[in-house]
Formats: sequence, structure tokens, C-alpha cells
Amino acid sequence: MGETVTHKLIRSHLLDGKMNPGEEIGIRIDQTLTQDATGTLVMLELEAMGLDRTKAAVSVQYVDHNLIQSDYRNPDDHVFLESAARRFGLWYSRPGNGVSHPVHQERFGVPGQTLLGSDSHTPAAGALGMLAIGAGGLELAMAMAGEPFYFTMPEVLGVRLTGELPDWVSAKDVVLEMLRRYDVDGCVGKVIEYHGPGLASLSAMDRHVIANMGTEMGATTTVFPADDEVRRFLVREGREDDFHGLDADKDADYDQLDEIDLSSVEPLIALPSSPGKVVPVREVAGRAIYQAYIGSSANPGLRDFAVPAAIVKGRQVHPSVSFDVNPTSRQMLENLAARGELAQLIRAGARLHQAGCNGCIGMGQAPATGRNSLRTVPRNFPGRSGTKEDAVYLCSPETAAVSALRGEITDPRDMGGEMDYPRFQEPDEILVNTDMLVPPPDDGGETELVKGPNIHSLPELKPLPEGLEGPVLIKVGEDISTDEILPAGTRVLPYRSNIVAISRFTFEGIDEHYPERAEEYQHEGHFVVAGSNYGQGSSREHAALAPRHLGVKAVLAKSFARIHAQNLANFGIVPFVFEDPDDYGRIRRDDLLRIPKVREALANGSEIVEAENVTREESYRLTYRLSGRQVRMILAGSVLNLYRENGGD
Ligand code: MIC
Repeated sequence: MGETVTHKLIRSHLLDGKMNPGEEIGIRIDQTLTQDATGTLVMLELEAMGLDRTKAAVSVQYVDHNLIQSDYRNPDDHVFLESAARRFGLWYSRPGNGVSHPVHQERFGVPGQTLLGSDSHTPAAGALGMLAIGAGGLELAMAMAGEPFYFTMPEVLGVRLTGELPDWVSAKDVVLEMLRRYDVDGCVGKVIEYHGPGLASLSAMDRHVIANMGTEMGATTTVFPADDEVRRFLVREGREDDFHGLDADKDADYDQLDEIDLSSVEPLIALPSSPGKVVPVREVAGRAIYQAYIGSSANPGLRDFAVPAAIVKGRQVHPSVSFDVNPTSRQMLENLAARGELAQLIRAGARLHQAGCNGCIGMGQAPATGRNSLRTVPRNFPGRSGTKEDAVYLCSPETAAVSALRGEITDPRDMGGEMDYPRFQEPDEILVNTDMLVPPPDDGGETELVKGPNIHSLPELKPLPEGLEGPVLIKVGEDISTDEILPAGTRVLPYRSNIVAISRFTFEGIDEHYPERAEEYQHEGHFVVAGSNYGQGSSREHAALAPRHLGVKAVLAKSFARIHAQNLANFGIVPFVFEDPDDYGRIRRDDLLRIPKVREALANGSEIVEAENVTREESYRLTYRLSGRQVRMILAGSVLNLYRENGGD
């Protein structure tokens, strides 16, 4: 049997383990991507590890999340990151240069290589035939130290694309169709690999849209072949030499198969407040909207702005709609300006924001209370926009633009009566702008890290005690996202480099008194109990480190999302899984739990660990899906402790 693109990518980078689905493997990382909201911790981790210079072939530090400078904190982070980039030999993408994922694809993406990013949407680079994976910051630090990146060998879900998208339907609708089929956890443990004749009509940036939101299905990553379209993309970016063709063998052996006939896809929309709640736009048409928002890493291509510009050209957005335009990058702004589309958007009533992530992560542009917001962003977890009980819908740029004109959710095909669909043709040439990408110095080893008063070193983490005992201080439901564990947004993001301060926001949206209660048990320890897919969404390791700082020693859940489970292990929190999911229902908040001899049990590889519920006089059988390596880091208290114990750098 022949190989898939995924298997070829993994095989060519395999350093440790066997490629059997479910087994842990270690691969070589060629490139790393860090952004500011997660990058400050990574740089502090590199400092703690005593690393001299990144060992990856290319490492890039972006500043795209924390752009609002309402006090000294975010700009201090920027200055710190700039010094760290010099110190550790990273490229530095200055604030205003653009959103990491599309800029990385444009400037650094190389088919056939691996990319590890401290951001869950890193898989977007799979559009070029890369194996691009999102991970917690510590994983990034280890990859920069030249260590293998460990993850579970995935299964490959081959999705064959046939046909061509109809007018008014675009790549976002394709990935929403996938979300309709697989929901937010249907691709856990899988790589989604697209193939088939339908690919020919999807541009490299269309593929970026689809790969970016594979994360929303829990996938390890998404992969496309590197074909002629990828070559054309690299030629336009002035990087033809970086092209290497990569395709699946004709008889490639996918673990699972699915098919989408592109000609049958219709405009789709994800309802509040989950990317998995997908319905046809026509089913919810007519609901009044307050906001239509275009941009973000989920719809970053020139076409994602040019098509809405053509739709609103010569028209005015509805008087009650805030039409927010979030350009991808400075390069994109220059191109939109040169082509005239920027003026069309502004004339039609667009509110123009700076190039960056902005409202996608709740950094401004929050919707008004009780009003509907239509966004082309990748996720709409509760409250992520910054407004409590928000109503954020995820849709294509076409749906957002047409709805902006009408003032209500509108199937974009309705516009067909007024105008022809402005089908986009990628230009042969674009303006390329690399001036805000600062290359690493040949030797920055002497550079001092510039730490403002809000930047604090990592707290010391103690090894796992012999036994655990403490109350369940919080019990949460199903599909809890990291946004709910540790929110983003303008109030919280400025504390990403200050663990003690940021921990005061832990579980804020679910139970605002949790941090106070936790402080009481900070030293003795306490437990979190959760449903399935706990920790879905972002890669922010703060969602593990802040609870750990507050004393969480173990999370008992029905199941975990991939990146978060690893983040918990990285910081010495045991991610226990109920052998019988019904036990979840038997535990109440404030119950006192005891797990005696937990250290011994993990060290001996016991398959089952018993937890006693002292309050209810019951006990539960817990399992854990941890490799020997993960157990060792938990016993040591964190992967950093383990690295130091092993005499790393
Ligand atoms: C997100 O989209 O949730 C983020 C913000 O990009 C995160 C990273 C973060 O929390 O800093 C992600 O996707 O990993």
C-alpha cells in the first residue's frame, strides 16, 4: 500500500517510536512559530533552560495578539520579545506586520518541512504540504533546544474533494461542512488530509482557511499536498526555490475516508457559541445583526477582503451594522490599497483596524449586549468576544459582507439578483513587503533580556507528592474550552507574562469565586472535575500553569483535548480519565478526594489508580493515557524540572 502525505512527512522526520496509531512518536522540528500571547512564556522558559540559541532551522517570533497598548504591559512584552528574539536567534515580526499564520505561510512556509507553533491554529501551514502542529509553549522551548517533539501517532482521515464550489460559496463553507459532520471533537487523534480533483480549484489561501479550522474539530493537524497551486503561491511570494512537490501515492492507505462534492456545498454558519453548531445560513436568515467582522487567521487571504470589497462596492452597509475590517498584514494592506479595494471598503462604511488578531481573541471590537455578531474568525466560545453571554456566529466573508449590507443574517446567494458573483482571480504579481520582519543577528548571545515590571520568571514547581488529598473546588461540564479556563481579552492578556497575576482570572466566566477558594488550598492542593474534551481550543499553557499555581494537582475528566492534556502533563498536573464516565455524575463540588500513593502508582505504571471520595464514601477507578516520558515529567513536577534533572543545556 502507498503512503499518504501525512505518513511521508512523519516518516521523513521520525526520531523516536513507531508509526502505529495511538503510540507516542518523536519527530524533528524544522521551524518554530511563537506569537506574543504565548511567546513571552516560551522565552522565559528558554531563559530558565539556559538555552544559547535556537536549534531549529527557522524560528520566528510574531507580535500579533496583544496589540492594544492601554498601559505599559503589552508594549513591555513587545520590547522583551524583541530582545529575546535577538538573544535566542529568532526572526522578529514587529507589531503591525500581521497575523502569524498567514505571514508564516507567505514568508517561511516550505513544503515537506515540519512546523511547531505555540498557537493552536499553526496547522494552517498544512496548506503548503507542511506538517504543522500547535502545541504548548514548553514544547516549543524544547523544540528550540533541539529536542524531538512528541505526540501520539495519528490516524489519517482522507477527505476526497470533487467538483467545484458554486457562486457565493467559499473555503470557509467547506470547513464548516466538515464541522457539521465532525463537531468539535470528531477528529481528535487524527490528521485530516485532503486530496482529489476538487483541490485544483482551491487556492493556497483557501486551503489555509480549511487547514486553520481543522483545529476546531480537535485534529492533530490538517495536510494538503504540495501541487502546482502551491508552486504558483510561492512564485507570487518570490520564493519559487522553496517549492518541493509532495503528493500522496496513488494507492495511499488512509485509515478513514470521507468525500465532499464541492458543488453541493452551500453557505453555512456556526451558531453561538460553538464552532460545531453548524447550520445552513438560510435556516437562520433574517436575524438582525449588530456586527459583521472580516479578517483573522481563519480568512486571511487577499480574496477574503477583495470579494467583500466587490460586494459592498458602491453600496453602504446597513446603518445599524458595525462592519469591522481586520487586515491580515501590512503586505495585505498595501495590496488592498494598491488595487483599490481598501477604498471601496472604507467608502462603504468599514471600520478599519490595524493588521493583527484583534477582536478574534477579544482584543477590542466586542459586540453590544444581546446583539448578534457575524465573524469570519475560527472560534466563538462563550464570552471570547469580550461580551458576556455574547452571540457570535462564524461564517464566510461572503455571508458577512452581504449580511452587513442587509442588516440581518442573509444567505449570500440572495445577492445574486443584484450582481454577478465577484469570482476572484489570484493576481500574477503582488507587492511583497518584508521590511517589518527583522532577521536574527549572527550572534545575539550577549543580548540582555529587557524585562518590564510585569514580566516575572516562571514559578518553581514542586515534584508530585506521594499522595494527593483535597477538595473538588470546581466541577465543569462538557467541551470546556481554554477560553473558559483562562480567558483572553483586553483585561487578561496583558498578564500573559505574569503567572501570579493571571491566575486570578482562572475559571472567571464559570465561577468568579474559584480563585479565592483556591488560594486557601494553594499548598495542600485541590482537584478539578470535568466532562469530555476538556481544554479544547487554544494552546495557551496558561490554562494549565495558572490552575497549577493555584494548587491544582490533578484533573479528573471524561476525556481531554490533545494540546491541553500535554500542557497539564508539562506542568505536573495529572490528567486522569474516569474509567466509568458515569462516575463524573457522582462527584459534587467540595467533595473531599484522596488518591493515596499516586506517585508510586504512576511510577510503577499501574493501569488503574483509585480515587477515594471521602465525603461520599465511594471510590472511582481512574486511568491515564500517559507515556513513560509524560509520567516522568509529572513526577518531576514539570518538563522543565525533568530537563534540568537530565542535565539539558
Ligand atoms: C486563539 O485563537 O485562541 C489563540 C489566541 O490564538 C490561541 C493562543 C493563545 O491563547 O494565545 C491559540 O489558538 O492557541
